[in-house]
Formats: sequence, C-alpha cells, structure tokens
Amino acid sequence: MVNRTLCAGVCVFALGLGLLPEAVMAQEDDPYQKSEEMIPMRDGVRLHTRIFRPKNQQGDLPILFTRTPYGIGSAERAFTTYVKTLMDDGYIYVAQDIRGKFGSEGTFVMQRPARGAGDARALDEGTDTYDTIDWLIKNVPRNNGRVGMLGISYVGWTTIMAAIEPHPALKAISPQASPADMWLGDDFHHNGAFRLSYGFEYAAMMETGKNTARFVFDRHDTFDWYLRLGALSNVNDRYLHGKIPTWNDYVAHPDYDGFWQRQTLIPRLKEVKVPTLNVAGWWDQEDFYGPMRIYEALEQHDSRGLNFLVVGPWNHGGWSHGPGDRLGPIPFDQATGKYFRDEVQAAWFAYFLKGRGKLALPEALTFEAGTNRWRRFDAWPPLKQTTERKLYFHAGKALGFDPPGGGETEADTFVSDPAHPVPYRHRPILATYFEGGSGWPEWLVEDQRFVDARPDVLCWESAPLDHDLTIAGEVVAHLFASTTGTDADWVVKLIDVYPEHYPEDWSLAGYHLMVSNEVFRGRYRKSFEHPEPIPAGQVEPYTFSLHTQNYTFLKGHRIKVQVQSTWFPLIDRNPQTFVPNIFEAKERDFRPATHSVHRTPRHPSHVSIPVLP
Ligand code: PG9
Repeated sequence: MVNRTLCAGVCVFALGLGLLPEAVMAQEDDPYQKSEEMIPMRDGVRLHTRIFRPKNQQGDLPILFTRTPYGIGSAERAFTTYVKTLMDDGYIYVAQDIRGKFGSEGTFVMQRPARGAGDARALDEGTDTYDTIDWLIKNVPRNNGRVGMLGISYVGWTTIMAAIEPHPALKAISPQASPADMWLGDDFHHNGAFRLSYGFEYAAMMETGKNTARFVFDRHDTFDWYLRLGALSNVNDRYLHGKIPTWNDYVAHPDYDGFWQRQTLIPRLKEVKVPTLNVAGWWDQEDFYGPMRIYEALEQHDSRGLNFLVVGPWNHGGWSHGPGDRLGPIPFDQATGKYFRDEVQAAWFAYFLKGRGKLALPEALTFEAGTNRWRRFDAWPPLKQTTERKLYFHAGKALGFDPPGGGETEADTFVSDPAHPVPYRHRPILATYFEGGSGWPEWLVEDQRFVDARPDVLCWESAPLDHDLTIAGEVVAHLFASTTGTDADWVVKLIDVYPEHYPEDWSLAGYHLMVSNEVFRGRYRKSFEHPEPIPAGQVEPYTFSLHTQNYTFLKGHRIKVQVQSTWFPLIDRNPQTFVPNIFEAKERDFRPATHSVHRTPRHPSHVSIPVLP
C-alpha cells in the first residue's frame, strides 16, 4: 500500500521543502563547491549535511542554513527559485537532514517538542541546530560567523525551533508557514476537528520508513476511499497496523491534552532573541494558523522591533517558486512571489547577515487581493484602523448589516448525514501528494458554487456592493445553532461572489472565491481539554475565528456565507452522537442529525468583519 520508490509528491512547494529524489551530480560549470559531512551532535548521533560554497567566493560570507525532514537530495533546486536572489548575492548554503530522516542517524520524532526550560541534558531540534551551527562556524572555511535560517512548513518549524535557545551566531531567521499548534489550527486538526486526509497521508508518508513513502490508494477518487474506510478504527485494523506512531498519537490523544500542549512551541516564545521574518500565505492549505500565531506570540515581546510579518496571496510555500501573479484562476496583476524573493527576503537577510542596506520593511506587509496591491501596516491586525461590522444571516438566504427583526422565521435547517458528507473540493479528490498533480495545493481557491445547491449547505448572500469594502484583520463566526444529535461540526466560509456579468474574464463570472474559512467541533465549545455532549435541541453559541485577512470585496460583488457540517475527507466525519473518542467510534454511532442555524434577535447568527475606512 505504500510506494517506497518515490518520495513525496513532486508538487510545486517541494522546491522549498526538498521533497524530490536524490540527484546530486558534480558538474564542471557548477558554481558551487560541495561537501558532504556527518556532523556529530552532543549525544554522538551524526547528521547528514551538505555544504555549498561559491567557487568564486569573494571575502568571507554568511551561512544560510536549512534543516529538513524531506531529504537534502534536492537542496540545489532552491537555487533556481526560492533562494536564487540570495545565492546570487553570495552566501554559503548548508542543508541538513534532521535526526532520523534520510542520511542522518538517530530517531525521527514528529515535531519533537522543545525541551523543557532548564532541562539542559535533553535534546530537541534546537539543540541539534545549535550543535550544527557551532560546527559550521568552526569548520566551514571563509564564513563570516553569521548564520541565517529559513524554510517552509516543517522546515519553517525547524527554523523557529532554533530560536528558542539560539546559538549566538544565529543572527536572522525566516520561519515560513511554520505550524505552531497541530491541534488548534495547523496540519492535523483545526479546533479539535481531525484533518483526516492530511493527517493520515502525511503520517504514513513520514513514518513508514526512513525516507518518505507515499500511501498508495486503490481508488483514484480518495473521497470514495475514505468513505468506504468507515470508522477511523479501521485505519489501524486494515492499513497501518499500529506501526505509525503519529497515527497512534491521534488515537491516544483526541482532545487538547498534555501531549499537544507540550508539542506547541508558543509558550516558549517569551522573547525575540533573533530578528524574525514571519511569512504566510492567505490561501495556505496547510499552515496558516501557525505563522500568524508565531508572529503574534513573538510580537508580545518585541520591544526592539525585530519581529516582522509578510502575508501574500499564496498557497503553502507559494512564494518560493514561480512569479506568483495568480493562484489557480485568481489573478493578482503582478509577480508577488518574485517581489517577495527579490525585494523582501533577499534584502532582509542582507541587512542582518551582511550589514548592508536599510531596513525598508514595515511591521506588516500584506497583499490585499481584490485591489491587488501591497499594503504596509504598523501593526497586525491593524485594530486602531478598523471598525467591526456584523454580517447577519436573514430569512430568504439574505445577508446584511442589519440585525434580524422580530418577524423572521427562526432558523435555517438541514439534515447532516455522515453517510453523505459534503466534499471539501471538486471530485475526484486525488491523493494529497499524487504524482500526477493532486489539486490539493489550490483547493482553497476553488469555486464554491459546486456545493451551493446541496440541501446540507446553508447560504446567505448580500446584495451587490455599491462601493468597495476592504477588510484587514480578524474575521469571526458567531453561530447560534442546535442539533437533534449530541455532537456536531460547524464549517463557516466567507465568500466573495464575483458579478455574473464579468467581461474582464468570463471564466470568473459569478465565481465564488473563499476568502476565509474554518471548522469547529461542537463538543469543544466549552473546553478544548474536556469535551462535552451538545444537549440535543438546545441553541448553543459557537464563536470561532476564521483567521485574519486583508481583502477587498469590490463594488458590484456580493458577499456570501456558507455553513455546512461536513467537509470530507479534509475533516473526519463527526458521528453526531457524542462518544468519548471519535477515533474509537463504532459504525452505529454515525447517525444523521437535523441541524439548525438560528437568526433571531436573541440568537443573531453572524460573521463579524474588520472594515477599513
Ligand atoms: N505541512 C507540512 C507539515 C509541517 C509540519 C508537520 C507536519 C506537516 C509540511 O509541508 O512540511
């Protein structure tokens, strides 16, 4: 069931992550002199490291260092895209396989938690980084004693982990799309709802062997495969047989217990010890919560102004390759990725590692899709500049800024049936890392009309806007909902509906672009640690963040909100009958339930948005 010959999908973001087969051939015209090292850590474990020095090196140079679980075989691919401008400027580049992966010794632990403060004998990714940097500055000829780190996603996480107890030579870091909390908002769960397809496929890919190995599905449309799988207990019974530690952790820790709380690095970010360039993409299908949370946590301690944020119109790692002038069918009128690599990332590292230039970056640089321009803010979110407005749900599928009046019907109702879940994207839903191109990287910008007519998707839509409406900051869902079951998931999407008449680009006429979204698992409405059944038939409030955004709904567009209860197989099916652990639910626990979203003066369901004047 697992394909061992190929590493993870050769998808675009692999360029930044090194998810590509080993292929390092020395070439005469190669501008770099390469060396392979097995660098010893404090416990004797040796980590496989590749060092690239420019053959025509002029003077001492800083080191750019990156640490990956995906194999350093393809490290050089980043030279043509992701770090090209940096390398053209002159750096020594170092790539390392983390502990237990590919050429490195030791044991891989998925997101090994940071060692406790004062636990001086323990090891973590931070200590491995410290030991490596110490070795590099002593052994790599003609380095200038300054090290910078950067990377995307897992490689972004190893970057921020290095800054908790940093080596003194570490002078600048750029954690990009780094997860921060795998239970609250990144790859494996969101607000307690399990990200089934990603959680399963990623764990199997990373923990089947020392290299990466894709799980091979016997159904092209994985929607079918996951539905036939049935209850989650079948995963170990039929496929993983208890051999994938991360899957076993999901099963053993369904709630936000000490296991997940130890894994998050947020409580360890008590000081900005190293200048930090945080990078995120508005349509990141994997880790958007993480980079924003890391920025926010660091910002609370940033008395010296060393913490920066850049958010562009990108998917996961989208800034690392290509021009970035569009995402799927959505145009941005300019090369946002190239701009980031050339004008932001390269200039920022040059300032901190080479002492060159001026720091022209504002506190937060964000791309505002819709108007398609970069904006500079001195705080993120820019609370002082925005006004909270509420988009209320009304009878007749209407959405508006006026609160509900007395005369309206009380609620919109639908039957949510776990046997017929709502697909999260257009079918066929190909495997996340399918080598033929999966659709996964761009699913967040897919046209949401495809579920509009389903009876289990509720919609409310505004009139066409008579002026542009720009949001900058946090979008929040405030649902008042009830169910005939005893547990339920709530998915809320904020959507920009393009005009039906759109001669600028007919393929976008009436397009439903998701601007913000999130899921919330009802059992956690009072506590993430201690889930509770939902009292059947009782209206309960559910308030949850759809994250921050900077977006303009243009004049003539409409705003829409969709609410649904299944999002499959992105999110596992909620049985809708409360059970202590959904990973151990039986087939009989999965039952249809009737859900209602209320919209009365007492229970005015709405989405609040931060509006810029
Ligand atoms: N989103 C991936 C990941 C990061 C960290 C842990 C688990 C998964 C990644 O792209 O690296």
